[in-house]
Amino acid sequence: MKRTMRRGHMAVLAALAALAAPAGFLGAGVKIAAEWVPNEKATAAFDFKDVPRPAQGDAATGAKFTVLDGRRDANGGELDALHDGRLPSGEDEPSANFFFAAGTDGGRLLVDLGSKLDIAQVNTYSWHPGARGPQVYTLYGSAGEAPGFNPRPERSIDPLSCGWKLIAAVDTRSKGGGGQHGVSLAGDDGVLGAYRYLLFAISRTEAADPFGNTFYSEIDVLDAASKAAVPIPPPAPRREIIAAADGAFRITIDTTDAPDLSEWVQKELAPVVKEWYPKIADMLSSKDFKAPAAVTITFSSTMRGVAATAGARVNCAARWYRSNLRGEAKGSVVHELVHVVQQYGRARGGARPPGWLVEGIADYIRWFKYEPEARGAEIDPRRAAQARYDASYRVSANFLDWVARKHAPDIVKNLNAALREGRYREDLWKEYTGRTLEELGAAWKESLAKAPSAPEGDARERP
Ligand SMILES: [Ca+2]
Repeated sequence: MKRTMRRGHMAVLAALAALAAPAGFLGAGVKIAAEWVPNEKATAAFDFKDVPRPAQGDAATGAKFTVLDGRRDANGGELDALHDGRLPSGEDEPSANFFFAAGTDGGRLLVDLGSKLDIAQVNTYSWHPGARGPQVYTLYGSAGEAPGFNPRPERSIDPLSCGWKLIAAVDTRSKGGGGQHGVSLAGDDGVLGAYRYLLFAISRTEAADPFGNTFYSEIDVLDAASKAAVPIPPPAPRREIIAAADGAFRITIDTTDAPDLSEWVQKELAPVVKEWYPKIADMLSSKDFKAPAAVTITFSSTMRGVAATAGARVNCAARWYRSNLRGEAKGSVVHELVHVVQQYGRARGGARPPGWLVEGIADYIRWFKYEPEARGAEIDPRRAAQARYDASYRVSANFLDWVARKHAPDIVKNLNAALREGRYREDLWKEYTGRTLEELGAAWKESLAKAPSAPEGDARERP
């Protein structure tokens, strides 16, 4: 709900921002590169075109960061998150970012570099799926040497009145909304200025709800003399490669984007995939068909929903898996592997496979072959009256199981072959079972009403 509101708001913001200045106001001799990577393309490597990748070992690493005005949000990271040389691995990782408190309008941050440095660049990085992605701040610098210098100007004090110089006013809302934002402020002759202190006067990006404060991931200060700064290495690739059926199948499970799931993948998911991919290929074999020999399963930190399959590529939403590791996680991958093997829609000119049957077959193998003990596709007799054989997923799986038990043990294998070869038609049910699909559906409903009550749960339409 909150998400939808924020997303709707972003459309308005983007429209407004498109009318505004490109990405901010600059002090003399300052140039700016501001970039936005939309969330679906953002990765934990923080790759931009012109903005350098975030650095470690820069002058900000050992600097002292202080909140001068405003309050840190306790749901987020400490100030350290801004100069720890570490990046969030996903789009919505509060603890890997610093942000001001919900319901407040930003605040002021002081960075004390310890001594006056010739600063070449100040670079700022943020990442959030919604309105907290863009950056809105004004940056001031001071060597701390001017008479009347105030090292701690609160919000009510204009820094220009007490020994500070304006470096730039940054606003990346015109670039984009949810995703990664990178800003690089550099001197146009290689030196931004000689400063000991930097003052970030940070504003929220929107006030339509309390969640308008930017998720800042890292602030870098590159000084002209130092060569110590190096880009933060991108996360090491994490891939589990499984050779199944004596090497006939090679399944790669990629958790680079969700390293916290690597151990579960290795210990729990990999053995299931190794055993079940060849089994599914066998259950759904057909003449002249070979199941894809190379399959990739990728866990994505930014994906929404549960999982989706295209060709031989399965994408899994890390967030959903994290909260279902003890429940439905492995079974849902089995369901997706059925889609990899199905490969319908390849035959030219054939009828479009009915969606309920495509999903019903995937859930049939999952709930009646892979984990029958979970009884996840049982239907409560009290709900028999509402059950429809073409309700898809678990309900259709239940129907297929009943047809297989009562009338035609090979029904799923035969339907699968027909679907794959583009020759599925409703008459096939009569050919395989002696009854029409409607007759089977009616008899199945009758049997559901008579079945003993399921001990827990009922058939739900979920993958
Ligand atoms: Ca950081």
